[in-house]
Amino acid sequence: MTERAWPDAGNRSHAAAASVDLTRVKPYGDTYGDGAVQLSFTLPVPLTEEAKEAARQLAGKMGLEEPQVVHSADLGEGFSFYILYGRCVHTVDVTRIRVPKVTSKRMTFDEINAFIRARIGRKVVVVGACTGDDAHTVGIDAIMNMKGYNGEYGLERYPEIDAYNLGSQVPNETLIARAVELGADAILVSQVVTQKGSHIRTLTGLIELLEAEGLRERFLVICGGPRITHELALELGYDAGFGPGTTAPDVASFIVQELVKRRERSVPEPGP
Ligand code: B12
Repeated sequence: MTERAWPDAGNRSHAAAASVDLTRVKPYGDTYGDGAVQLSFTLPVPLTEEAKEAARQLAGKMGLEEPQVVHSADLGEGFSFYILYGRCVHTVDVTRIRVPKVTSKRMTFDEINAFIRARIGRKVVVVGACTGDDAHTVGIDAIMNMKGYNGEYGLERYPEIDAYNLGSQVPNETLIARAVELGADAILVSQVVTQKGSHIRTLTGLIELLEAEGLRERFLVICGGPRITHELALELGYDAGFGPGTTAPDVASFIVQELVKRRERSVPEPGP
């Protein structure tokens, strides 16, 4: 049994967290091990007592013990919404979980610009877009636009980066053509809509086109969005993936460090 405090546990919770068995972690509400869970969903039926009971039974079938409907509302047009509490009986062994992560060291705005001047010696060119049918530009704007997001400037503000934000609903073909034309080092793709796997089709399409045109190795290809993980990005053939809460320095740090790594790999440092 592995018992230790969570790595990021603050002083306040340190004493309590020290008694958590990391090989058998489950949710909690009032006391460790109570398994308390809150769940919400919509049913395609009007709100009735029978519909509430149906919601309760569904939560039971999902494996929750003592399911209780604590809030319900009729949504109109034959739909109803439910919030339930219940107890989860399952546990996970956190010590055995491995998640692929971007391993570049996060640098600040000034450190990134200084790194480019010292280690790359020219401007880094980045081309980004929200692709396919997706019109959600707020995510890619947060990363690329001058004003940035959450207290961090976007890539357009970096003096050592030439950033081109092509906007929304950009076809993969257009994005690639612009990346070639501009001599891009990195292509950034945003995908927010995931209905019916549309993001997977659009993201896969870009990689397939790059491969078909013999261009895949020419660019760092990076995707991001609220339901994108680094693991998914790697599976789809991308160099990295970024999810919610990302800011420009996260991406810029990865790009510049990876460019230097790749150059060092292809041109061995002179021997003694
Ligand atoms: C604003 C919004 C819109 C606006 C978009 C305006 C615009 N110019 O972007 C409008 C009204 C146009 C819109 C339309 C639609 N929307 Co909308 N929309 C939203 C909403 C409310 C907020 C999205 C947002 O701006 N988030 C803020 C940004 C900052 O967060 P982010 O995108 O996650 O980006 C961060 C990270 O993910 C990451 N990131 C993102 N991209 C990239 C790229 C790279 C390279 C990197 C490194 C990082 C990165 O960094 C960002 C900063 O940290 C969400 C619900 C929600 N609360 O999230 C729904 C939502 C995304 N929309 C949704 C839907 C369904 C639609 C429509 C299909 C609705 C319809 N039936 O017409 C249309 C689709 C239009 C289209 N063709 O795309 C669904 C998507 C469901 C799904 N799973 O696919 C959501 C989740 C709402 C919902 N719960 O149903 N929408």
